[in-house]
Amino acid sequence: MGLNLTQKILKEHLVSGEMIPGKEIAIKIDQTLTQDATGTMAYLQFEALGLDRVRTELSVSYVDHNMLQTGFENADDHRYLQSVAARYGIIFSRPGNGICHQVHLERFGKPGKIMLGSDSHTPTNGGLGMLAIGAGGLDVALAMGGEPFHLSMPKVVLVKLTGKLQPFVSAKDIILELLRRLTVKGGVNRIFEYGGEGVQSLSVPERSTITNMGAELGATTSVFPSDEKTRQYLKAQGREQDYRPFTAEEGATYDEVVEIDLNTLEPLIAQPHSPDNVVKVREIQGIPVSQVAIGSCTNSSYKDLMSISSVMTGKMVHQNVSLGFSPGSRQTLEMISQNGVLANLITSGARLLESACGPCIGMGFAPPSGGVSVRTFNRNFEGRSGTKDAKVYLASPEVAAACAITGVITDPRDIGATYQSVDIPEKYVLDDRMFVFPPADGAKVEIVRGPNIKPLPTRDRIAAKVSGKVLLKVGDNITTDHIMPAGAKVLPLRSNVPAISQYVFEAIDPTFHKRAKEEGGGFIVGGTNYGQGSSREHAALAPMYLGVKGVITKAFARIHLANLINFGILPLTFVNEGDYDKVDANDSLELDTTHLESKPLTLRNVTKGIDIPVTHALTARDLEIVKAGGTLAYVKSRSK
Ligand code: MIC
Ligand code: SF4
Repeated sequence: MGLNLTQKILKEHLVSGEMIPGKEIAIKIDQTLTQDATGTMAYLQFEALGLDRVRTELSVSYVDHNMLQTGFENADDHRYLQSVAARYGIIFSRPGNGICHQVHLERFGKPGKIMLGSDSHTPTNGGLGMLAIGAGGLDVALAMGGEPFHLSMPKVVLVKLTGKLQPFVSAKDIILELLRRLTVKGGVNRIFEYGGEGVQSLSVPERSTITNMGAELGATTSVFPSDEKTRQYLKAQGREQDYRPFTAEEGATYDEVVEIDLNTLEPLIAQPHSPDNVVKVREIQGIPVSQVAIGSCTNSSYKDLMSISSVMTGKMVHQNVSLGFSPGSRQTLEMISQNGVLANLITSGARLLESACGPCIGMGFAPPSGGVSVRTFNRNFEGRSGTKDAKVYLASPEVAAACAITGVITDPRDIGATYQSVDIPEKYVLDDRMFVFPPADGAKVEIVRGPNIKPLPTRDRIAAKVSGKVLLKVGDNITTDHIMPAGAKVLPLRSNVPAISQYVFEAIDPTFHKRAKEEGGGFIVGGTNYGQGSSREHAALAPMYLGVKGVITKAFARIHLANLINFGILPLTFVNEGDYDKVDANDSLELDTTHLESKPLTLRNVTKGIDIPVTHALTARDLEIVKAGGTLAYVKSRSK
């Protein structure tokens, strides 16, 4: 019996545990990545560890999210990040250099390595044959400090690709098809490993579109083999020396198998407000479109922009549509400006946006009221675009371009365009001058902190009895965008927890933060897949600051669960899902925490006079963390 690719990489990095699905393993982390919106907290936490320098092979700090700079806050954060990077031996990617996952793919990702990133789309680099996992900033801070990363060993799913994509059908359609079949919770505690002969026809940027959006399945990560296409890509990036072939062993086994026949796949589109609400484009064609946005870490590569240009050349953006595009990196922008494609797109009426996350996270380019926006992005959660009643659809670059021309939802096969297949270039433009490489000794570097950077809040050791009211009861698939919104107003407050806490659950109940404070904290009750979406630890950190003691749900999404533990909030699940109906908002709850390890636990609903069995998936280490009041307190107590 051979090892699959995932097991091969994990085995090389295993620090403790057995690779049996569901069992806790600890793995060595080679590389880390942060972005500015999660990075400030991650580095404040790294500073709190009291180390001199990062202990990873490579750590990179990107600036790509908070780029609007409507006030001093973002600029202050950028300055802090740059100085911290120089101090501790981290490469700093300056604002303007591009979106973290795209730039990392171009310049640093390496087959066979493991990376931890404080962003849920870190798996983008799985397209290069590495295991790239998204996590909260605190986990990334610990990894930078040389600590292994703890996770529950996921099941490995083989996605067997057969056949070849047909004209105007793209890599995005492969991941949309998986989302259609498996839903946004179908990937929880799973790693998706791609194989089959269909893999050979996909270039690294196409593979990365797929691994990127594996995050929307809730997957731990996704990975492609490292093969001839990988070598070709790394060579074009001037990094052939980083190539290492990496494939599953002969006779490798998998926990589950999914097959997709690329020959029969058609252009697909995810309808509002969930990435798994997928239909064929032709099923909904004709819906008027007000905006098209091309970019994000999913579809902003050189190849993507070339594909758009091949559909758009000689055409004009429809008069009722505003088309914006954000190249994924400075490299991509330079290349399309040198080969004339940028001029073609501008001639067609497209609007050039900054090389950053931009509209994907509601940082500008919001759609009009009730407008339909077709985006090449990965998430279409309600309100995320910055317009509460906008209807966001997710599709491939080819579909987005067709919609921009016709002004209605359109299958690109229906507009008479000639299909031009776009390959990766033989050589990318190479210019690393927007990276600031750290000095050999950063000890004397002064760390610059503006007034937007507030100290980290902390939590005391858990009390023997935890009690409080249910502050809010919510349904299934609550996203971290619901819990802790982003966008132009809130995102600049990421380094200031007291200020950002005022927005917790704002779209669901604007009184939440006030009530939580008045009550001295309490509980949240949720349905299944609670906390899906981003890695933002503010969705745990800010509720912790407001006094939230426990969250009781039917099930949690992976990263959010880890973040709750990291900040000392008890994540509990109902033993019987039906008991969700036995707890209402404002009920008073009580839990004895002296024997958290003996499951199930008894949650007392004082208001209703009933006992409800609840449980948790916490390991012995997690329990110690929650009891200590969070990971930082736990790590510090251990090192005393
Ligand atoms: C997102 O796409 O939601 C983000 C913004 O990139 C987040 C990180 C954050 O909230 O800072 C993510 O995906 O993890
Ligand atoms: Fe940025 Fe959007 Fe990607 Fe998040 S999903 S990293 S906001 S481009």
